[in-house]
Amino acid sequence: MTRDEEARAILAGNDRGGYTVPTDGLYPYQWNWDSVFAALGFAEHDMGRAWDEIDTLFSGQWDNGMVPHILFHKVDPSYFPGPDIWRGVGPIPSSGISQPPIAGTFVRWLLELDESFAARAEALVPRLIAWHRWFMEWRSEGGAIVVTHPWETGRDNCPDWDGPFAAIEPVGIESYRRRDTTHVVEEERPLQAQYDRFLYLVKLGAESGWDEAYLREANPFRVADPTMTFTLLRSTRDLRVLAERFGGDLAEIDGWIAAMEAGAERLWNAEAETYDCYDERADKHTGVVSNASFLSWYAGVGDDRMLPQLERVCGLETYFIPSTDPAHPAYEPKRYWRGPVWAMMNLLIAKGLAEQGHGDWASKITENTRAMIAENGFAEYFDPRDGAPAGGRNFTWTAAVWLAWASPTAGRNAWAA
Ligand code: 9WN
Repeated sequence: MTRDEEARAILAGNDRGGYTVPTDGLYPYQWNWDSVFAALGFAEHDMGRAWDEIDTLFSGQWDNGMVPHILFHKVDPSYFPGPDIWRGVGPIPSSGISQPPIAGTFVRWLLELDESFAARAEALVPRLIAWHRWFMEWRSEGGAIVVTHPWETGRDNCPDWDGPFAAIEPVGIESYRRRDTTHVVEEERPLQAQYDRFLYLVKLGAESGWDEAYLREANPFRVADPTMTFTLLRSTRDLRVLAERFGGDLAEIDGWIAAMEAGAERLWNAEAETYDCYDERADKHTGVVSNASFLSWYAGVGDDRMLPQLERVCGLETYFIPSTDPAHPAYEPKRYWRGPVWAMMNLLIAKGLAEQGHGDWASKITENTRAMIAENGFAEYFDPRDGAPAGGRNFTWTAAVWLAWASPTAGRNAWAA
């Protein structure tokens, strides 16, 4: 089988009918941003199926506009914590937090690929606006977008959380059995101390009935994050284009864009010369250069102030972009978000660089990702030193970004030009 055939087979194998699981066993449900990447992969050969993926995701939207990070369509004991622990309050069983809001951008891209699906895009616009409004209402701190749980950023155990987590005592959590380490070796997964805190924060939210007003005051974890801020800002710019065409309050949307452009400045750590997280409870930057830091071009902010960091970080290991700066003391090249390369982050970063006049860098990242996947297959993430596959295998978003971008035959290689 060629890599292209393999990638299509992975999408088909992970398809559960209207939605795709990230990988069988380890992640048996629908995840928010995984699904949006999946849609881009499907769009290469089945546009209707691509739109179905997004529609199914939005079928789980809560009354307050929030689109959950996991939808538990069918209960599966191979994943923990499940719906009984999360106790989401939406139309279908779900988690109680969101995930990086890339959907607005991808809806626009899907539409650009095939105009005949305009009605599907139109139907999603009010839902996207409601989701973005939820972020702006509950999660904006001076325009920087905060999370109430690390899982919300999709960068579960990155070193940015080490400081905020040290300040949390995970008291009162019931004993539990992790399932992730039955699928993947422990060295590639978060530590137990981090898992205890993950569960502590889930319990806090669930017991409040996911009351955002309460959590704004009571949650000890409130961190402004570049993934959330940059993806929401970018998605809002794309949503504006969709709203111009299909309807929506443009003044409201412009207000969000202006707020987040100011918020992005709050994430600029002048001392470390990087975008990073801002711990709102401790009132300080986290001081970590991560792959999320390089989403600034994708968000259309910062001019080229991240360029020196990009050049430095990409020069440190064979494969880039590592999720944590290899020069940081907390760097661990095999442990999840503390070092490994994530192909779908590379797609977003390369897209931003290409758009902002850095086709050379976009091409470098594209070619590097292409080689990494061509040689090592469709892993969840990869060791930056040698590209060794890590985490789950037969992974949906790695297959999807291969088809849509990294494969030599990909339709959108123009991004790198
Ligand atoms: C918790 C599904 C998800 C991704 C995240 C990734 C990981 C979950 C977990 O898997 O998180 O949401 O249990 O480890 O960190 O980015 O969406 O692929």
